[in-house]
Amino acid sequence: MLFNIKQETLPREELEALQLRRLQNVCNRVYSTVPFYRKRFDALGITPAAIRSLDDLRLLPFTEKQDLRDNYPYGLFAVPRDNIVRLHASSGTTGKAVVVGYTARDLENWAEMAARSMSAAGVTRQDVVHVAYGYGLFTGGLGAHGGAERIGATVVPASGGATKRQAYLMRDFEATVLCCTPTYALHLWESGMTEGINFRDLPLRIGCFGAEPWTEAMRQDMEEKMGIDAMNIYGLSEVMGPGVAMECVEEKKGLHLWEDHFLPEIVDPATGNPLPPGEEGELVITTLTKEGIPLIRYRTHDLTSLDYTPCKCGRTHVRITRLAGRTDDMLIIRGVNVFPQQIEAILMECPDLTPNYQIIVDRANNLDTLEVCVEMNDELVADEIRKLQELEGGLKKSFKEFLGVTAKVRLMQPHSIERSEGKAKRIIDRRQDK
Ligand code: DLL
Repeated sequence: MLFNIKQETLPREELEALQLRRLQNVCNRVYSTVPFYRKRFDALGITPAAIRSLDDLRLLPFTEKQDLRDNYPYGLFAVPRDNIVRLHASSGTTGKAVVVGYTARDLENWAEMAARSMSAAGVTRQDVVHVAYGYGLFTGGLGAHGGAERIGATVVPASGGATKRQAYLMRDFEATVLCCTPTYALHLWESGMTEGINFRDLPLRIGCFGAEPWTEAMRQDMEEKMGIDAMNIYGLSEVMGPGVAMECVEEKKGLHLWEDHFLPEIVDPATGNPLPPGEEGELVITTLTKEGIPLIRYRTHDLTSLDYTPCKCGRTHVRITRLAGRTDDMLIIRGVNVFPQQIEAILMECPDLTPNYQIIVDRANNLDTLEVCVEMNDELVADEIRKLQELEGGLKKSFKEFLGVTAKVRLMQPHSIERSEGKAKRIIDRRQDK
């Protein structure tokens, strides 16, 4: 269902005219209110007046996460602190936190974007939405919450944690929608099964899963296990939070990015040069309406491509393809580039394995080593050793064939890899310690 029919179906010409007006406006705002941007524009010898068409976007400077860190906490805010009504922060795995501030209008817009997103997944006011993203400085919980409330659904603000209890809550409150990371959804499903609660027997019908990369194969596995439409939602705290882009249930093929609020580009991660639609590269986003902390050409480091072909659902907004990982997630193993999602795709081809896996990278005698640990399902554990050896051999062969790297494979007992309540920790890279 479309939440905002007019905006979501704007003809491309009108959409682009609106984007240009808003782009000019945001350039004026940051140039006059954020010294950081004024310096960047001046260094390039441009003023906001240089922006006469959407193509002129490429004249503008990039913004990096490091710029937010360098200006911690409030240096990139474009309004007085009095006008900021909420703060969120993302810690990331390294370095200082990144702080983002929202004005009242930013929160309004965010709730609308999240509502559009969840509506695209099929959520309506009749639904009971169980939000198991963490509430707090992380944007997941409150972001999904705001969207579901805006739709008028019944929201259960469960947050992460107390995993056993959650399956009971879902059963008793008759949850029809589950919002959390895909790995936490699997953890909840598993814990439900041990408590005798099978998601397939609940009225549950939709999952809004995001905040971390996952594969198409994992979607199929989850849909089968849980009896739901497992939908992919994307976002990042710097730009807003969940709801920057979302799949529509009609097509499940790419995520509509709300172009009246965000202007996307794909660039070559190495050179920063813009790439044409259809080519994979790094997603760069310029916020068009944000007041608290507008961002010009923000480098997300997420890898995807843009698809402008018309969508069956009637939405005119561009689709980004399923996120293929982050530029900084790429492992270089003896010179070969490997993304964790490629490993996941190979593991998920095998019905005897579960989606719980971990990748351990190390160095022995100055050579990189790669070990893939993956949990078997219960049936396989009971099988004879010969079958396990065959499976291990088969996986090794696939890694060599498809990724070009030699990997050690370790089949693990069910439930032996630590579960996460939020984003999964897939990679352990011990090379840094050496
Ligand atoms: O993860 C916001 C969010 C919450 C999105 C809930 C969706 C659902 P951050 O913690 O700032 O914000 O992390 C943002 O997570 O740059 C991507 O690398 C990754 N990410 C988010 N959604 C997806 C997705 C939230 N659907 C970073 N697929 C982003 C792949 C995703 N990666």
